[in-house]
Amino acid sequence: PDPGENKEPDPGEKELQKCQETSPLLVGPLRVEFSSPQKVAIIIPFRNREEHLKYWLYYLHPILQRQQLDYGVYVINQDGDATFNRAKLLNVGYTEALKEYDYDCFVFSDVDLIPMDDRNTYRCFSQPRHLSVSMDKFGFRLPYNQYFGGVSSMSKDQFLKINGFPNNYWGWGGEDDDIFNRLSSKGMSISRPSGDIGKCRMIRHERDKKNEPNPQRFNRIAHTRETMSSDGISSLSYSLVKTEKLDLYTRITVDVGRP
Ligand code: UDH
Repeated sequence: PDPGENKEPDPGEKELQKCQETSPLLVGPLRVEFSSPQKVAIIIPFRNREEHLKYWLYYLHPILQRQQLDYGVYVINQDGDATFNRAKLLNVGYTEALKEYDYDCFVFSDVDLIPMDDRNTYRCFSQPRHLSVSMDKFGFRLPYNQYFGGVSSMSKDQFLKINGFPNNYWGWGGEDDDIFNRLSSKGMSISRPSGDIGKCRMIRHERDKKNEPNPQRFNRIAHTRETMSSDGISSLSYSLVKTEKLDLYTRITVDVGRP
């Protein structure tokens, strides 16, 4: 028989070694900073995706901490069961986050997108940034050059320059292209990480109820330049239902109205 088999464990073998005088875990000089270069609000448009939010929080908090950001997470929960309005929820997130802290950078993220490389920093750049550049669902490629959906970031200045986001895209699609049109009409370009660092996974899901493709989207994105000065953060109206400051995020429930 194998001499190692069924042998009683030798208690001596399990004995802990004495610690070395100097811990091998030490790394040496530490960078001690009391201010962060950017104050980042992360805004998530939301309704009825609790399962996805759990994954998002589980994966993102450790990454954001390693990125040494001074950040807060705002989940903007659309109240009621009228048609979903992603861009308007993002406008609400911008407004509500600024009531709480002097943020200078805003990251707008869908709840179902998880970065696969922690060098994809959730901060702002000298141009508006598109962060979810190689998503698994698009074969780790940009679906088209002007694509600005999924995860993006903008400084307060960049956001205000385009009058924020449109409020009248109800249902799925088009609002991200409208935002791209706003940026390019104000002479801005899109900054992006490399395809490698920008890899991310989408949590698979079926289409939500009350977020059907919006048939008006093509007509709307053809007229962004004419409508953007009157439709945006300057014309935003909503009613706050509830603000909950939870340990891992602030949950803001809001009535954004209906089409
Ligand atoms: N969102 C919600 N609740 C909803 C609708 C949208 O929280 O009811 C948020 C969420 O953050 C989501 C984002 O809005 O990540 C974008 O919506 P989406 O995930 O529906 O858009 P996407 O383009 O998917 O990712 C479209 C539906 C694909 C169906 C494929 C069926 N095989």
